[in-house]
Amino acid sequence: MCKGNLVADYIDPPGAINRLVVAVVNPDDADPLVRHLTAQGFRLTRLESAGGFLRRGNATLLIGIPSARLEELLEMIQVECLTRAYLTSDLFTQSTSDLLPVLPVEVQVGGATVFILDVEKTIYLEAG
Ligand code: 2BA
Repeated sequence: MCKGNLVADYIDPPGAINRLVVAVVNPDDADPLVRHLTAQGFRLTRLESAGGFLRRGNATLLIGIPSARLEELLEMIQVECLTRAYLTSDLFTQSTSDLLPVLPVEVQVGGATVFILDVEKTIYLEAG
């Protein structure tokens, strides 16, 4: 990490980040959402992930925030993340013989699955 005044400005003051929002979103929604969030001053980490049920790719965003910005953040996620329908036949292939006819089933995915966690402490470590 670079040193100097810029770093001091960049790091959140102690105690400022007291919520962690974990948002699982569709990969097609992730790019515009990340752009809008960063433009509004949210800091986040994007992880490429996959759902356990459909085993399709999704994106998981880790967003550390002050609790005062929670509603604003949830609204932005809600606006950007669409509900989509996917067909899957996995329910049947996993639980019955492969010889039986496999009927596709439609499942609704999203807008977003959001977990909100309390953060005990946030620290930024620097070498030296
Ligand atoms: P998936 O696990 O691939 O699930 C995709 C969609 O399949 C779900 O959409 C839901 O509509 C359906 N689904 C999931 N499990 C099911 C089951 N046992 N039986 C019938 N239908 C099922 P969403 O609920 O919107 O979830 C989207 C993604 O969010 C999930 O992808 C997963 O990656 C994540 N997610 C949802 N709930 C979670 C949880 N409790 N813990 C961790 N991740 C979760």
